[in-house]
Amino acid sequence: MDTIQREILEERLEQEMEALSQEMYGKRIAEISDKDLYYVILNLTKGMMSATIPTDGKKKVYYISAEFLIGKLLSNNLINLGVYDKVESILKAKGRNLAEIEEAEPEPSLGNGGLGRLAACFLDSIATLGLPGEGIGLNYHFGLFKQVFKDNLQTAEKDAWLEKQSWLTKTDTSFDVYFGKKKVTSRLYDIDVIGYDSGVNKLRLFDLESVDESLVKDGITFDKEDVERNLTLFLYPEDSDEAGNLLRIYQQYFMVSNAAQLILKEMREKHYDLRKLYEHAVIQINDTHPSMIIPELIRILVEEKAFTIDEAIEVVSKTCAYTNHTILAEALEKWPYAYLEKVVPQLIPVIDELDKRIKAKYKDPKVQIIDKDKRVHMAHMDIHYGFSVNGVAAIHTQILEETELHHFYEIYPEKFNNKTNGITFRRWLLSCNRELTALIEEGIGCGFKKDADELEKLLEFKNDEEFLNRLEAIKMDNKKKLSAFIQEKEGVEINPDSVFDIQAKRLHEYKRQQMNALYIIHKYLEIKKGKKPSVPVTYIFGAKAAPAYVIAQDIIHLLLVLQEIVNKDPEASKYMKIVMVENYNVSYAEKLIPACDISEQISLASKEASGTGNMKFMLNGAVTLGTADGANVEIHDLVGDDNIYIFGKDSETVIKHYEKADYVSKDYYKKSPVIREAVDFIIGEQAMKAGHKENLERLYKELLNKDWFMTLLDLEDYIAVKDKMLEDYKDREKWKKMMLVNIAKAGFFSSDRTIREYNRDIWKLK
Ligand code: CR1
Repeated sequence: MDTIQREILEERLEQEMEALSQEMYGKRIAEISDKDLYYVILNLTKGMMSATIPTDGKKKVYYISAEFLIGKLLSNNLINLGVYDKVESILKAKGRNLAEIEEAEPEPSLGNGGLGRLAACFLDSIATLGLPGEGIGLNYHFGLFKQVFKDNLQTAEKDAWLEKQSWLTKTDTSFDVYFGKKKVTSRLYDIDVIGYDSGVNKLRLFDLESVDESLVKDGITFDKEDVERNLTLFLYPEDSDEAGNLLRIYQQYFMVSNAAQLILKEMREKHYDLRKLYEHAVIQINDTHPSMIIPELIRILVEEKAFTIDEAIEVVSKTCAYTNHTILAEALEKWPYAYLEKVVPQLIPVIDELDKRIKAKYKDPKVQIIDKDKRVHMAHMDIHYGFSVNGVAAIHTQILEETELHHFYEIYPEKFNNKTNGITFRRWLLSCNRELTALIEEGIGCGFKKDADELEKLLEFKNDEEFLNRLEAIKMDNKKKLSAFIQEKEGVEINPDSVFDIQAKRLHEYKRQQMNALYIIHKYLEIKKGKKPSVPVTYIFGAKAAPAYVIAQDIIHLLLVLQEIVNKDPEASKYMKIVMVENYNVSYAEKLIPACDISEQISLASKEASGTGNMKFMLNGAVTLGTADGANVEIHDLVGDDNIYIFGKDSETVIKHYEKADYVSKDYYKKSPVIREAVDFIIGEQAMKAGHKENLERLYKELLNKDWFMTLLDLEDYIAVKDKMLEDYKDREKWKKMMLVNIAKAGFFSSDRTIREYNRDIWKLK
């Protein structure tokens, strides 16, 4: 649809909407339910997608990822099409509220955390910049899982998000995928990715034709061995046993086999010379889940396209680029050779060959693809047989180069590069915080919507009392809205006048939600001893824990137990409240972030590759309380010492502790009465009464005897700096300025900037 057509459509939007409502439900818009109205606007919007970004004669990026945490699409699509206000006012005139209609949209459950959300932000920016590119992934019917709290414990249910009418469009593309001799058939579904004031790209999601939802029994359990029916049921199925591991390999191969066939089909249709594949396609391997695309493409080129193995390796190596998202050893996939033999025997000769070449060239055991225990290191394959390796924040890339991947860096210094993560401002400002967007626009015009660096112009208002007061009022308003939502959803009453201190991210020990919990215990005990805080605080958490991650479940349990104890305490609850929100997801994040005062980014230095929540909170005027980790370091550089609160040991110190294995958590426990008191509370009478002995004792022992992520190392510093921060909060003039500076300096973290850099250094698309 071209511009003129769209203008006409916009004018006729109201009639179109009414007509569609009549056609679908035989009723007028004023008379149908929110859900039906959502379907009306969904269909209308799908019909309005503007011109596809042309790819003929051009190179295209294929971003392959196990996760695309895209969030709800209605509001974003309307914004990117430039018709949000129009639709909103049409509906308003009919007594309907667009925000309420948005609630009727189910959130796609296609991701887990930062890695998947990053992929979604990238798709938005790729389309917005008018670059030809698409995401390729899987269409998980029940997603990750839906989190339900029962008896202060996390339980997991299937997250059935797919509906008959949705943003997905069934295509007639379908491929055969072989696991040795076993064959399954795929089906491709597309979701349009609308750029802001730009063209449309696609997210391509493969499903299993023979998938069978009825396989799922009782929570999220299902027959893991029935791959012909289970492949696309869940993202990251539980993998504590062999069947779970094999299933993950089946899924990954299903994803890359489809991706390879799709890419080669496109090359064929456009009559591109496969020997120059890299001139027409660049494949970004998002973490190691899609790594098998390398041997798979090599295999196809040799077996079906008459390439010699040397030629195939060369062409594929020039086409593939790898992004590393973590230095956590357990997250760097190493598949047992025997498992790969079982699932994808056809890849084994290729993997052997790739490995043999490395063994012939390098003696260092640290850079081998197949190690002495016969495990296949997927990241190593990516680095040797891809042309680019990037980390996701400056300090992360530096750690990769100097420590984690140092041996590879010595071989291929030219392959390594940094791409500091970013977020799409369309979703994380324009859509989730419309009031703030309007204020910014009033102050500096609307140029920032296309060029995020223009946010710096806000610094002009640093001494403008009126502007700062309005900023504060918007925050207050967002806090009120969130309070009402939490009251309704969680049944917890919170005070909008309290400080909103928020930690929302996956639950992982390295992110140290447990440190925040210990702070809360400390404050609680202070109040019980008569030391009243001078400002009330609401501690808000949002986090899912992987179902097989026992200690993470225990941390959630502790948070829920604290919520019960503190909120029920008539005295303490005047000064503090705790809310662990249920089933934290993108939609919840969109409500939490605009209402946040203190952004908790407290990972153990060196462990958080980047973080992207930190960027979203900052952009919405929260002040960061964080360690010198991931992108916090760059936030710190941008806003300066006066506008951020940094605490804890730095990454060098932490890495040394790991190297020397000299961190003993019990020493910190013994030395500090404050730490002791807080840790002991976990197994004290009160906690045991509200919670479960088994969980609490296990967590207590873990903290005391292991504490792999050095919670106790930084706890005292954390308490001191957080207390100082809360003192400063009372100085409203100072705080409002900090808010403003954080927003003004957030421009760097636009994913448009990140994508420009990917394109400049890696993809080189026109
Ligand atoms: C990292 O933990 C980073 C995102 C996106 C995560 C987080 O720090 O912001 O990736 N990594 O780059 C991850 O999920 C499996 O690894």
